[in-house]
Amino acid sequence: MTKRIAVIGAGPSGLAQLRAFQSAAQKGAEIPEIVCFEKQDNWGGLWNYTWRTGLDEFGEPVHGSMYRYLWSNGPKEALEFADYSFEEHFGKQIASYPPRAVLFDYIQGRVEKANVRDWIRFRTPVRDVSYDDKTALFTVTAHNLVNDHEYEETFDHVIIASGHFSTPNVPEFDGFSDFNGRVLHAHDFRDAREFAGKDILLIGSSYSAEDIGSQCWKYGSKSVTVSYRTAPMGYNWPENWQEVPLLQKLEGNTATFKDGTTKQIDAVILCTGYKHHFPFLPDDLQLKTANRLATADLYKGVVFAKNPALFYLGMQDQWFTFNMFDAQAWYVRDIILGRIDVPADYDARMADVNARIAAEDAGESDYDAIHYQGDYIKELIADTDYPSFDVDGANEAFLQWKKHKKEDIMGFRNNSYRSVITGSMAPAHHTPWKDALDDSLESYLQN
Ligand code: FAD
Ligand code: NA7
Repeated sequence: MTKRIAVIGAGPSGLAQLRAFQSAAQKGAEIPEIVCFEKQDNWGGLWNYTWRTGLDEFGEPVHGSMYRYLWSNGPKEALEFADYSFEEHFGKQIASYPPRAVLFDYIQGRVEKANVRDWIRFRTPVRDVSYDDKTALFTVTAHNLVNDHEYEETFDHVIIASGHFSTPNVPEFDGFSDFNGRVLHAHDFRDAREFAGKDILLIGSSYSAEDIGSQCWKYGSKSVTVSYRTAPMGYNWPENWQEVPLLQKLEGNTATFKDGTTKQIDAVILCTGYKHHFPFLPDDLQLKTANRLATADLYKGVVFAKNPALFYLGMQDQWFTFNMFDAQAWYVRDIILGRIDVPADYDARMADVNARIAAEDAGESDYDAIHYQGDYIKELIADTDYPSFDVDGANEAFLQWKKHKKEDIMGFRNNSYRSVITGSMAPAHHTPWKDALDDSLESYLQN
């Protein structure tokens, strides 16, 4: 009997898995039956933008955390698919920091070409997964939202690709209940224009704070105040932007910070990160990890150590994204196809997990972290037929990116880098990022 594989999620990670299997089939391999469950009405995961927040029209928690006007926060040269270049997709080389719609188009192009849309059941969230030791099968309970019908099917393997930047981490600060302005988490942020002319306070000092603050600055916020818990980001910010220690309390519209300073504010955006959240999994199948490069409990970063028939994709904190998901998807595919062995012994799998954690902990800087994740990609692709590519070149793009951010945080997106897949240099974008208010695909491609 043909094996059956369930993939949960049709975002970049899940789609990488579909493409990995399709690519094996294209080369003549016999592949299992693949069923991909996707709760949204289209593929692309976070890149499938929605205006909705809170609950969707079926009462499901909205997955999307993306906002209008989002441009890639890292160079596209560091995430390019090795089997499908930007030039192949767009018919020309494009600038290095594409907006959301452009990246969505690119992600979609590869899977349209692979013709795998029929493998996906849209509008079908997975509600439950259980494993039977006796039959060595998983039972997946899924809900067809359109017909409002819940059903069960069995699978030999389950691959979790449901993402981990959708369930917000929402701390509370003294005075929130009585604040006369809006308090929202980055997950519910959609349109920077809402904050034009306003004094905004962002809590957190990572990517969301940097980028949402930058969006709001670009679209006309009066001032941006970023409150950090551990350390400021330390960029050379515009003059109406400041970094302050952690918020202590809000009284009326006055925010007081740990150093005793105060600021009048109109809105608070909590850029306090996300939680790995798998409400559809029982305790014994659930990954419980911090958001880090070496996740807990995943052998080779993908095999659930406590049950090696279960896989997770894209659960790491991410410098690398699409190409790392590819490396993982090809690796998982080859385990399932019997081309790669996983140690039968739990302790041996955990030894790998612990070695990865120790290696990450030994690093001291962001540069070490980038190399660490680059090396992880190299390690995985060495064992599969994923097209080998210049990972060191992608590392180098990240190093340049960091340098460019240090030089000019509101101008780093005006730089160009060389593709590590085709070798060609990206053109400069026609308009500096801070002046490019139209982020449509049509506008971006006009160079
Ligand atoms: P997701 O994109 O989250 O996709 C997961 C999919 O699983 C979704 O389609 C969801 O509907 C589905 N799903 C979830 N639960 C279920 C269920 N129970 N049943 C069925 N389906 C389910 N990366 C970059 O490379 N560049 C960027 O500029 C960038 N910007 C980002 C900005 C924001 C605001 C955020 C939050 C992330 C950003 N990222 C960026 C990182 C992002 O994590 C990856 O690019 C990528 O989207 C991760 O893909 P994924 O498939 O693992 O997860
Ligand atoms: P991150 O990168 O996980 O960062 C979360 C930030 O929130 C980080 O600065 C934390 O501070 C801060 N944080 C978390 N909890 C608190 C509390 N309780 N109080 C104050 N500050 C807190 O999440 P992001 O949303 O920025 O980025 C996630 C992805 O989205 C990323 O991949 C991007 O591509 C887009 P800490 O430094 O731990 O003190």
